[in-house]
Amino acid sequence: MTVEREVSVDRIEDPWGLAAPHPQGTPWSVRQDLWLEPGTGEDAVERWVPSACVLCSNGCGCEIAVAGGRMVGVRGRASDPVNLGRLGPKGLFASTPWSHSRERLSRPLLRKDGELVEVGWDEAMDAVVQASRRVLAEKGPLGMGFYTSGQLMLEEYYALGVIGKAGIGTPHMDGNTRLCTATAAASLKESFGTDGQPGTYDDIEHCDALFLWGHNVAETQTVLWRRMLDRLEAPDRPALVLVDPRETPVAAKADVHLRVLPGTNQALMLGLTRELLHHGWWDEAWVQAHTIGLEEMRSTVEPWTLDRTAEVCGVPAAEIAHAARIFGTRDRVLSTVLQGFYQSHQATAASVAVNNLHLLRAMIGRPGAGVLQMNGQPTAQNNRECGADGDLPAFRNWSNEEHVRQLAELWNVEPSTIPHWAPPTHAMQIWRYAEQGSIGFLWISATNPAVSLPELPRIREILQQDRLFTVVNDGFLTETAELADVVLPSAMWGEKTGTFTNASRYVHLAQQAVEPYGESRSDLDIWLDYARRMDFRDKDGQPLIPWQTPEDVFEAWKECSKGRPCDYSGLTYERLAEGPVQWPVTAERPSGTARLYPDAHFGTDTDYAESWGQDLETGASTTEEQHKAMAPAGRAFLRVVDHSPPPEVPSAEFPLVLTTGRTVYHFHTRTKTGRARQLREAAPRVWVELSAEDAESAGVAAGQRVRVESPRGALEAEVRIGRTRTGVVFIPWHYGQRKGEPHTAANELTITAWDPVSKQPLFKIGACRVRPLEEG
Ligand SMILES: Nc1nc2c(c(=O)[nH]1)N[C@H]1C(S)=C(S)[C@@H](COP(=O)(O)OP(=O)(O)OC[C@H]3O[C@@H](n4cnc5c(=O)[nH]c(N)nc54)[C@H](O)[C@@H]3O)O[C@H]1N2
Ligand SMILES: Nc1nc2c(c(=O)[nH]1)N[C@H]1C(S)=C(S)[C@@H](COP(=O)(O)OP(=O)(O)OC[C@H]3O[C@@H](n4cnc5c(=O)[nH]c(N)nc54)[C@H](O)[C@@H]3O)O[C@H]1N2
Ligand code: SF4
Ligand SMILES: [Mo]
Repeated sequence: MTVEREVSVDRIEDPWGLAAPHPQGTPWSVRQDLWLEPGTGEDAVERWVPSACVLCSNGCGCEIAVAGGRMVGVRGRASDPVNLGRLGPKGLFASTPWSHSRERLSRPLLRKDGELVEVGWDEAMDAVVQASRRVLAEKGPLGMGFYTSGQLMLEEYYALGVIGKAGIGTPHMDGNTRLCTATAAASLKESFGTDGQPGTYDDIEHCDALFLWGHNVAETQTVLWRRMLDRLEAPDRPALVLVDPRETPVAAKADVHLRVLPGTNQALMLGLTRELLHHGWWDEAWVQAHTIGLEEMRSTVEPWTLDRTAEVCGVPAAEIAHAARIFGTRDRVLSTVLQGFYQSHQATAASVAVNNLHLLRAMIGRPGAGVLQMNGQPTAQNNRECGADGDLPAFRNWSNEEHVRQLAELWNVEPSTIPHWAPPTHAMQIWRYAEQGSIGFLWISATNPAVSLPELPRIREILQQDRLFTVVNDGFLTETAELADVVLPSAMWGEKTGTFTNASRYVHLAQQAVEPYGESRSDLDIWLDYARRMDFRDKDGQPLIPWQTPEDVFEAWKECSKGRPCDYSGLTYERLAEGPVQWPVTAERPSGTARLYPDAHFGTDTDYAESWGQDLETGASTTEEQHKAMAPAGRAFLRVVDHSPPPEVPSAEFPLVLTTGRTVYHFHTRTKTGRARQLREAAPRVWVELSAEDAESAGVAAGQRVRVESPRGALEAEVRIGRTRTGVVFIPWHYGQRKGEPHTAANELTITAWDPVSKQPLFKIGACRVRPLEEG
């Protein structure tokens, strides 16, 4: 076993760490990474507490070092199949230092005479309950909104989901998962009938080609990239194809790099699909037996010749042809899809088109041939499963009366209590209702929308309205918390126990290592307390929420998920303490399930499906009758629409395309990574990436400060040259504003617009201009 310590490799220079290339089909090796706070020797560690990293969707298994009642470091868990001991720079350096930062909130805050002041829990919770009661009396359940996260525990989502759906009866509950993986869920539902990752990480060892669709995995899931690199650096390496307008570290290793113009993913997919069909690179017998929709697909892609595709995407036709040939002729292609596809105007259409390519070639459900419609946040998957986002628990279909009846029976409430007369309200609409005043109470947990939502000038205005009562659960006084009426100090990772599921369906148990900071409480405890104070009852007058501990909630969730695609019924905390398991886990499959759909039977039966589908162009829902008439009966859908231009394109006034994304050194709004010395120093402030040509046209040089403006707002940043194609500007979106200083958040500029199907906002597309700042 290789052991890597912070000192052995500079993990800022080389975020991926020691290599271990190996041949196709052989297992990945163990390398245990470890980091302890300076001055703490390994012998000073009193306990190692099993957990998993919550700084991205990879969910690397780890153990938390505890000394003197504090979390003082981490090491990778060598036995964990997800990472075999490895941790990336965020996992290593940023898992624990924030935990005892003096900036942690230790007591609740309540706004009095305009100022947030410290109060006790009773006073804070009374204020929350009073505001809830007032809004319920004035506006009814539709006055209540909840905006959640992709960073809580499964148990927390499920408890809140039941409170919202069966206690209050509001459809206005969604997560920041809408900004993150709504398109992963939507594309899986459209193609396969239900959410659920078809592939598994193990496919990396078996594939002979890797396609990364708008995914900068090298910077955003560094351990997964190490896993890919350990195949890519072997003599029998898989081919690598990347679709991304920028020169990311992935691009440096790619055989084909399609630098598409933002907003043209769907055009590329149409062109690639046509290539497969025209060259006969598809499995006719399999497609006939297991899919619906081939004819419509054929006619829609027909006009998308290589030349036309090349022109729209701004990519050489030969490169597109090369990529198509690789997809069309290799035996085992593994695709991963992420924000370059998800955060755009035809997000679901383009992501579904990736599924289509796999279906055409029958490359699903077998080793090496798989789709990973990736997640981003560590626990986004669980929000989708448990229904504290715009879904019903356990991938149930809101428009299927029988599915709603099952939940009503489980919770012992009337089916009419559970809102299901229309789709659950998506986040962008919740914010619109808050803006218009129909929502009067908004509870925001484990997310920082005053930095992460599009068009921040608007978001700040919404949060500052007197008529909107806002509660924020966070461990820090974030840009959002500063604008709240009540701030509830939350216990964070390591200070509570719970489960969560990574992008490969591995369920981990993350155990509590230390006491919550100060007086903070877990989100679960906060919501259980709220449920008691609100006195939510079932239809027999018994308490609606009878649970006391995370394990109580997990046991209830097992019952809820039984028989559904994300079946947890065969799991226990005891079993999970040994290591992660991939759902579904049932009595018949106690050790979990690596790949979905090995028998090519998909979740599309009308009675079983999570969704009956949506029009890819308008988002309009397919009805039960229409779905039944198609008689999908376990066949997958080939779905396709034509390319359309994005809602905002460059103009004379705003001549450049604006796109945003991540750097390897920071996680989101930096509440954790900004408090880790190595990461803070590696990327201390915001920058803007320009091509050399665009920098010259704007009259700016590397290192110079510039003003970037869009039709909605402006920010100031330092110029970096290179990495992006001409005409495209890239800004990392992590940097919220410091008081009294110029704006630095990319979302000052972004547009309020979303994909019609998944409702995911368009963080990757907009128009902007760049101007030098006056000297001095
Ligand atoms: N270091 C770090 N890692 C993280 C996170 C983090 O904040 N920091 N966050 C986690 C979360 S929640 C998420 S969702 C994931 C996101 O992970 P990724 O999706 O990998 O990250 P992004 O940087 O948002 O976007 C990926 C790429 O999309 C490209 N892109 C921009 N526009 C287009 C386009 O029109 N078409 C195509 N094909 N590509 C385009 C960008 O150039 C960028 O390189 O990362 C997770 N991991
Ligand atoms: N321009 C642009 N904007 C984007 C994106 C982009 O690519 N470009 N990406 C989008 C994506 S994919 C995502 S996922 C979002 C993320 O956006 P956010 O969710 O707003 O970002 P975070 O900084 O992760 O915020 C999480 C908050 O939860 C707190 N927290 C952590 N753990 C806990 C806990 O256990 N309990 C509680 N109560 N609080 C906790 C943290 O301190 C932090 O303040 O941003 C989106 N915004
Ligand atoms: S790859 Fe993701 S889960 Fe793994 S250590 Fe890095 S941030 Fe944590
Ligand atoms: Mo995300």
